[in-house]
Amino acid sequence: MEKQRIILIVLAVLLGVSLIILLVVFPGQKGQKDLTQGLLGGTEEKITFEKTPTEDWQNPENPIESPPLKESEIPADSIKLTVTKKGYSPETFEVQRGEKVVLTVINGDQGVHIFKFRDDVLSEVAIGVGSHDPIRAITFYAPEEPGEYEFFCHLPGHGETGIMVVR
Ligand SMILES: [Cu+2]
Repeated sequence: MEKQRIILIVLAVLLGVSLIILLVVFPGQKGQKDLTQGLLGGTEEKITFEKTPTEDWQNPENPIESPPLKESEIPADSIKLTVTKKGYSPETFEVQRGEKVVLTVINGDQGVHIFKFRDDVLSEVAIGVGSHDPIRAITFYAPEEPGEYEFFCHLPGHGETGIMVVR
């Protein structure tokens, strides 16, 4: 009797722990998978996406990458970064705390590259550019906390990094 009770309690605890692990880990994995899928698997879908930019990606409240942009569609007021396997150019840019930032990432070679921040505060701000969709933009609010925010490309064999300075 006593033994069965202990086993039941252990099972219940294990179940609870696995639920917590699923809830905590799964959303993160899903986000990352979506980004990679969009870059590697779902690229075709993005190429045929001929929609002109809408307000959706221009809303800093909910950062989302734009559809592929033509050179003539690059927002005039945006910060422009070119990325190749050698790095981001420029490697550093400055913004004011809390300001609305429009960032354009331009692919400078034939590979696929990613722009994302290391700090969780900016986890939603991510862009992927490939040879078929070399220009994309995103709109977001700069963090309220001044400092240096590192961004990078996490693809295997890529080591591009840079710094966004928040004043
Ligand atoms: Cu890269």
